[in-house]
Amino acid sequence: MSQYIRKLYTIIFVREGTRVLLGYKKRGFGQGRWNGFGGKVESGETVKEGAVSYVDVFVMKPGKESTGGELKEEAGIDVPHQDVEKVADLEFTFEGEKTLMHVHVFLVKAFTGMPTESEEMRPRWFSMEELPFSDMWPDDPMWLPVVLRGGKVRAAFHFRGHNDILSQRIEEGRCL
Ligand code: 6OG
Repeated sequence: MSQYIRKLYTIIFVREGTRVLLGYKKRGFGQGRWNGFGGKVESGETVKEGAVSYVDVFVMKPGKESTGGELKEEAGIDVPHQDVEKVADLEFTFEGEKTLMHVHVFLVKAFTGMPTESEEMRPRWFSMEELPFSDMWPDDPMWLPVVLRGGKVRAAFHFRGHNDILSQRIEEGRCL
């Protein structure tokens, strides 16, 4: 078990009232699935900084036009660090692979701005009651509703490929 190489990732879910902002992943890992916004934590940044900078890139200030290449120059929404709440720790392992993905999940409730499509993600608001689970990672229905309702989760999932969960351990009530 301890032979895994641990890699850090973030996912951030923006919740506004009863709706949630998801992004359709157009390329890369998890392509074709809806998910929160996130990615690898770059060396030299904290997990929380990684989550916030990711949102800065994808959610624009209102009134600014997004023109693809200028994406990074656009000011992102202001998501103060104190409004980014850590809600879950997820560990993913994949049969036959040495990497353990440790995904830190954050919830943001306060923000201003207009979600804007990027080369990687197509954002869309979903009602919390109608999340597109059939087009999301298969672990999501087991923990995402819990954190959207205000709970905390620690969980581990062992996958075969990207569709089958071979084993899982889910603990509600706390995260790391
Ligand atoms: P990039 O390759 O885009 O980072 N991620 C998962 N998210 C969910 N909900 N379930 C999984 O089940 C996941 N595995 C990875 C972490 C990949 C992004 O995908 C998330 C990152 O936010 C296996 O840099």
